[in-house]
Amino acid sequence: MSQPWWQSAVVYQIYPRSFQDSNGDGIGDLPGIISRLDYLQELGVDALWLSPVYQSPNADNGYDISDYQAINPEYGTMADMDRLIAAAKARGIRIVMDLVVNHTSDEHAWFVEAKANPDSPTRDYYVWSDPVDGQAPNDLTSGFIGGSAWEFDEPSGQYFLHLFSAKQIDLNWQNPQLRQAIYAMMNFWIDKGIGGFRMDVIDMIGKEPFKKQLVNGPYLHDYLHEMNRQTWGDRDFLTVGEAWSAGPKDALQYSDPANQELSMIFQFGHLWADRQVGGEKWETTPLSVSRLKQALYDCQQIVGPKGWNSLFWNNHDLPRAVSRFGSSTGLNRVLSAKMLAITLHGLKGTPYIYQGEELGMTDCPVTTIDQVDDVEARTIYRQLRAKGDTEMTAMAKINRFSRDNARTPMQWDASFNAGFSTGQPWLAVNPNYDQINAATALAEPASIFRTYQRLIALRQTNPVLQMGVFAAIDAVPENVLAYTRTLNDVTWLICSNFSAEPTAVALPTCTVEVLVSNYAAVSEQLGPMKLRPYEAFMVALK
Ligand code: TEU
Ligand code: CA
Repeated sequence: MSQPWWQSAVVYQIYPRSFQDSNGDGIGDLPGIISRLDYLQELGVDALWLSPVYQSPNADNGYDISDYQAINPEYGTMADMDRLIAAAKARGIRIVMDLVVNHTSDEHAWFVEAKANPDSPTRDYYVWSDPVDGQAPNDLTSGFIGGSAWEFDEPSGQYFLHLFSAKQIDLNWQNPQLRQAIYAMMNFWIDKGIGGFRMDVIDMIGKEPFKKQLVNGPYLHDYLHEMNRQTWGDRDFLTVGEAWSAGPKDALQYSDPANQELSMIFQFGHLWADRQVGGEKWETTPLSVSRLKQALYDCQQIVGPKGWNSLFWNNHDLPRAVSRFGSSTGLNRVLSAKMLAITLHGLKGTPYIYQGEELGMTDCPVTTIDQVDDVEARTIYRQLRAKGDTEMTAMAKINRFSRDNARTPMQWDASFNAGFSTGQPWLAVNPNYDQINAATALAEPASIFRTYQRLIALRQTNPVLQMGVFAAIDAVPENVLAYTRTLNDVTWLICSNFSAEPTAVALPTCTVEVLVSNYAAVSEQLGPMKLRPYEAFMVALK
């Protein structure tokens, strides 16, 4: 087979609720996305991953789906969806749909039926258990609401499982009819001409809840192989599984073409570099650049040669990259946003850009928990307070890691509500929109946007960025990343200073052509040099 499209592609993630509102109800929608396709084409991305737009009661902003084959009316209609697929296609952009099949909403017809009628065929689509000693079968807890993951169903006298919120009911993948129903649904979307699926918590579908094994169950890879064969099969199609549990070796197993599973997975190793390994997500430590570097390099070295990597700094569940790893203000915001872009887009794999990242959008602090929408953050806040955190320390943790940081509306221009909506936005717009917005970025030749545009174009047209072999340059200070990519006789070198301090580095002595940099003047002569604050460049060796 020729090279799959996603190996030379850059994907852009849209969180539809916050991208563009077209009708003034304060909620982003599909016609809004269509109206911004020119912008996305200008940026140059190859595909758009849409967070869920399906019918949903929104207990978790669409990650609780009640009908996989219907569009949530808040976002539009199926006709709008078809229009979006076609309008994007006309611009050479593919649509990647979010596939959330670890659980459904409790309002999905399968679960409504399963609950109403224990003899129905869909009863076994979910995980049920008789009480054990009059209680829930074990002590599994529900991530998003705290408390037991087992909920008692009075009429039938059985418990059912929900590992996320009480409205996200876990599916039982051991049931072959359930698997067939999912594959049929996937084929419905594939037949519409979409370009791929992003698969929510895919490492959980093979769970063994009675053994308390939630990820990497014994049949996980069998299911994915079966799914591959029965749905997209040999089509040129992107699949990316979200796998919080995965390390590089797992990533290789999922993405090795010989196994016929997925194109790639999202793994999060590098995103633990400011937290204790195995610790609480909400308990942060100062960023360790060496851990971050090691995690990225492990993926390059272990997954890169045979499998395929995804490359990303942030998404709708994570803080904004520039606030987390760079600086939120002033010139350092611009420098560090570009530095992060250059660092990531030099690596081998498929880069993902989260909406607004190309503008250097920042986290958006709140003062009280009432201003937070995110179901996860609200629960964590309660738990932190119950465990003794003060209002101040709890809010500091929320501001650091709440998922709302990434979910504030896209900042289009300096007009009312940042041009996102003429009505009251569902989540407050970050007040810095008068400075940080797309219109300003487009008007400025040296904007963060222009750096992204350049990096995307380089990836699409240079085989060395797509397939070049990765090699780390190890003899550099802790806060510096330096590596090369080599294909045949072409070598590119990427170097970034992850620090706001000038840092001396001894790069190999050679003459180069500068391809991208975040400072105007970069010498064409490499060698021992002093990197300026957050300085980064990508150069071709001559
Ligand atoms: O997230 C997976 C997941 O495990 C989350 O609990 C994740 O750890 C957390 O959001 C990080 O703050 C996926 C989706 O990306 C997320 O938006 C959904 O809420 C979740 O699955 C349930 O579908
Ligand atoms: Ca709307």
